[in-house]
Amino acid sequence: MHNVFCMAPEVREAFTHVKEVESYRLEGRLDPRDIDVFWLRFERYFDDLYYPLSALYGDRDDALDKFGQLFGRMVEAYGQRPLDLKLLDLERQFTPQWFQRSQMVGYTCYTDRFAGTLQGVRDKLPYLEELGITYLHLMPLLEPREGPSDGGYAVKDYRKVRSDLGTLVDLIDLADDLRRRGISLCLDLVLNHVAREHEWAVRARAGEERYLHYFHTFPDRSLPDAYERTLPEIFPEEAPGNFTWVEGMAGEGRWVWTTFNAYQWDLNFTNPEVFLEIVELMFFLANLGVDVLRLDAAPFLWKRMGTDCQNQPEVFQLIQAFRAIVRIVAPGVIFKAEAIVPPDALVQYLGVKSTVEKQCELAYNNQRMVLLWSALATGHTTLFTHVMHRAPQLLIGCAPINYLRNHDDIGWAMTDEDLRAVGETPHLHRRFLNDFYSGRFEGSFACGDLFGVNASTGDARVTGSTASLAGLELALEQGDEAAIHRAIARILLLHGVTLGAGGIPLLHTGDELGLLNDPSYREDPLKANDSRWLNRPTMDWEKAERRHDRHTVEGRIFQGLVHQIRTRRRTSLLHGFALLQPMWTGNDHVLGYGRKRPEGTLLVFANFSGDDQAIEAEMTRWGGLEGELVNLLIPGARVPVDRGSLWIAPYEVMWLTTEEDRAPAEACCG
Ligand code: OTU
Repeated sequence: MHNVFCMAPEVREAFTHVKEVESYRLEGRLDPRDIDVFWLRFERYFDDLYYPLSALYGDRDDALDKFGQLFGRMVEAYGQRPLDLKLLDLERQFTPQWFQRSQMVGYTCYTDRFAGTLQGVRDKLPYLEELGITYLHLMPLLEPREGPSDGGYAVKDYRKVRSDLGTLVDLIDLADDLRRRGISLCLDLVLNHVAREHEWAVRARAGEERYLHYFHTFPDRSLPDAYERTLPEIFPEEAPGNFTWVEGMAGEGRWVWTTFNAYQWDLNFTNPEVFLEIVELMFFLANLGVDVLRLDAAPFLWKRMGTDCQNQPEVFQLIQAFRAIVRIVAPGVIFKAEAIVPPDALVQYLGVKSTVEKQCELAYNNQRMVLLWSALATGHTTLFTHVMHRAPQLLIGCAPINYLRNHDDIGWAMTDEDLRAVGETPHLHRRFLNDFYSGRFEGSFACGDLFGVNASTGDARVTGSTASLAGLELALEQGDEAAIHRAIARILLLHGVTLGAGGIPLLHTGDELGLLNDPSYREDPLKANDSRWLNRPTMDWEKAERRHDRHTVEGRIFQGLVHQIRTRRRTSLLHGFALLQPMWTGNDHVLGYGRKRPEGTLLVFANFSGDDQAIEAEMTRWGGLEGELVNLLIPGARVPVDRGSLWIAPYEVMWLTTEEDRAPAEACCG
């Protein structure tokens, strides 16, 4: 436990100053017990916010003044926090691993495409409960700009719900309902940029000095050109370049930094006013009852000449300060980093060494997702195993989000170094994956499309639904029963590996029913140039009706998935906190890893080929497993060990342990 007495002298001085000067703000406004809790947390996390903030803004003349403003806002937000959320804060502080439990299973959807409105989502909660969902990420739902809005990632008003979806009251009601059911709510905080129709941007454009400093703007091309030399293109097709000329802005016009689309203006975090604005939005969302804030496009928050302007050290200072501030005011709320970056950069978002627990609790495990698709296309797992060996084995206080698909594209982000280490030629492997999943490769089972084709570099990414990429679309088209069977097996294999890992597994709308690509976006001029819409399906409730019928494709996938989820929920061996040991299984088609927890050991083996495969039965003795094995996924059946070999069926995934090690979920605390 940190306390004021072990702080560095300058921090202690600043803290004492704040406490003396600011105490009056609390008196009479809050219950004395609340004041005690506030000061306890403030003391506990003070240096986490003080150090990064002084590094970022300490040199400014108005630093102290801004710090005072920040403090005032924290007190206000804390005072406004509803009682039930304050109680939840306390509960979660005593169970800091609440989001690491094996019961955590996520689902992501667009409110309108899933159920029309927020009220509609409430009506569908029994469906999500049937699936076993305990974490719901609703895609952007705050008021976007009109016209194209990058799927809602161009927000015009952060304090309003998109009017066709409902109202703020509906959102609060939904959050309450979710909380009663034990489902956490995740919402996006789009903090790298705002829509050019957002009030700040409008006022900047009109030349208001204060708001001009909210953005990165330039009178001519000299600086933009200098930055461009090292900047990559995020959307090379629809939004080439990183700057947009805004005619008539603040006089003649200016170049505005727009990393993504021209209508998404990057915020300038060198300005503490911007920092404060975002803090306020965090409080606002937290007090509505949001549990998880998804920090959209986190890597891009800080720009530096001569770099790719991603993952700059200041990004981590910003997150650390945000983290500490929200921990003081609303510690029940956690952060999810949306950082699709190489693994070495990613771990920083989760916190490493001295910053453990000071960054985000959650981050997308893009690497694992990409490796799964790579293994499925090639039928080989060497690359996967190699990368797993290099990844950090145990991260304290945080969890990866493991997923197969989301609303974005799949970019083949394995590093050149890793590809070379396993004998692949990096650009050829990536080209193969693009060809395979866009269906261009001879003999491919996949139906998908390309996204973000960069004509000058030849780079491209892939888009498509899990089912279509795994071969279901083609198999159905051909009416080939055996191919349908294989496609379903592939889908359940991928889910089985995702659910058979720590962290939070996250399903994407329709994956539970095997929904196929949705090409209808091509008819909609607002979406036609963004192929990511191929995998943003409208929920097919008719297909959902068939989910209990095992004779249907939907029923086979849904029931198979529910079975995996229930199995996961019943064992604490899939709690996030475990020692992970990747294994070289001796059979390149079979992925293997062990998870060791105090109460027992779990082994996962997954066959990525369409044939039976064997590995040496000895492999199953890792971690001291003794005696007869059980496969949690096929209760009661004998594990097929034959003459020293363990046999794994085509595309099968096994979760092995022993009767003794099998641990009910209650065996794990927190
Ligand atoms: C995110 O993705 C969202 O998920 C996208 O849907 C948005 O378009 C985008 O931000 C802008 O708001 O480049 O291809 O490392 O990869 O922020 C997706 C993070 C993206 C980026 C990520 C971005």
